[in-house]
Amino acid sequence: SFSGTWKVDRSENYDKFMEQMGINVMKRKLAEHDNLKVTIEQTGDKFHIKESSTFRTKDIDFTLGVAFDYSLADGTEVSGTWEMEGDMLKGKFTRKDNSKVLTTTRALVGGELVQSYNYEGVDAKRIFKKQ
Ligand code: MYR
Repeated sequence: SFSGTWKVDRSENYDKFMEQMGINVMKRKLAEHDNLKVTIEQTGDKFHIKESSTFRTKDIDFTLGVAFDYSLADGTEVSGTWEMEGDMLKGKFTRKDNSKVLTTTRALVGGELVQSYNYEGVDAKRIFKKQ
């Protein structure tokens, strides 16, 4: 299951993804080393997530298929949903400032949590190890 505490281990193409998101180089440099840690607790179709990084700590609650608001670490506000598709979580979020869509997935691969991101044609991944 996705439950547990996950620490980011490595990222792929994350800088390009953030650039596509419009994040400036200073913030991107900091974000590459954000030490992101997510604690996921799943109860049925309800999720509680504790996010902590060098930028902030944040608690997020959502139910699969139910839209919620979320602000990214740079302040960008989005609204969207997570759904379960097979063993994969699929998220679709719309930016409030420009109505463009960010999609993301979470999947367990070989004991690691792989989160993928797509925005306007640019894909990235962050891979987390269980703590
Ligand atoms: C969660 O499940 O952790 C909360 C909801 C996540 C919404 C989408 C996350 C995308 C994060 C992208 C970060 C990009 C920084 C530019």
